[in-house]
Amino acid sequence: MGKHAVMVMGPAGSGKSTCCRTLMTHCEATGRSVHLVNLDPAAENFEYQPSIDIRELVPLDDVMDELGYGPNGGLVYCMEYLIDNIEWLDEELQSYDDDYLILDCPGQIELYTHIPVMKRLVSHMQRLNYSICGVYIIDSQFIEDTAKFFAGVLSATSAMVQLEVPHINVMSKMDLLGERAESAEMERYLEPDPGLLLEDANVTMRPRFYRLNEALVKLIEEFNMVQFVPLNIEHEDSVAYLLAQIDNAMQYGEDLEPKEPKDELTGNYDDE
Ligand SMILES: Nc1nc2c(ncn2[C@@H]2O[C@H](COP(=O)(O)OP(=O)(O)OP(=O)(O)O)[C@@H](O)[C@H]2O)c(=O)[nH]1
Ligand SMILES: [Mg+2]
Repeated sequence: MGKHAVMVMGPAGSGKSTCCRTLMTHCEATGRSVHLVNLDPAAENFEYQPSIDIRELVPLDDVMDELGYGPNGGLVYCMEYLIDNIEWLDEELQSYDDDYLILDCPGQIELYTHIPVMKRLVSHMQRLNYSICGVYIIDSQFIEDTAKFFAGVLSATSAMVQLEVPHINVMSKMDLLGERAESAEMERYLEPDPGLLLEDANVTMRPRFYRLNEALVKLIEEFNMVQFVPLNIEHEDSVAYLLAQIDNAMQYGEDLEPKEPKDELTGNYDDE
């Protein structure tokens, strides 16, 4: 089946680990051989024991104690340490050559904006012939505040542009919205209309931000990627739908099925 890896990213607390766990459960129930890779040095407990765990290479506590870093600086140090010692990962990956890997990533937003660690990791795995899909999660509570939603959309855009791999945005914690999750209003957030986004932003912000809002919306519009797959972990259909989107994005199982014409989102981004 080839090498496949799903990188689950997003801001702190957005539901990355929960999404990974939910996907693991679903895959196991449907007979797919999957492994969890923990890339979060600050992670605590897992329901599924990670098959590969960055904490075995570089424990965050040691970094903080010995080098005097705080939690954020320590985490960035750990991620850079991983890249500098990438042969450790290569060796670990050898045991799971033909499996589907789900990578639980840290929530430090700077890793997806300006620190090139995740990009280097992706490029390295592409050199090892992995098909990679980026999954960027923001949680449904972001829609309560347009400025926050705006920031979430921009951070997702930033991750997509930086990593240059097939990319899916997910809106997690849909169960918390109750009946609202099924309402027509939700469409407005799952497939945001740039015009409406601008209107909303202008309502909550002062006039001096209008031009900035307009520029940001234009940027988002030009990248044409602002869509969210809703994830309700309580609904099996929702989990299955997300997994199908991920599989499609990285062409998992394509060697078994007739090939569909490629489109821009599912294109191959070979590392040069
Ligand atoms: N109701 C509900 N709660 C969720 C869902 N996903 C995550 N949570 C809760 O949100 C909190 C954070 O979830 P995590 O999965 O740990 O989020 P994370 O993105 O891995 O967090 P960090 O690794 O700390 O950045 C926990 O209290 C979860 O129980 C969901 O789909 N529904
Ligand atoms: Mg986590």
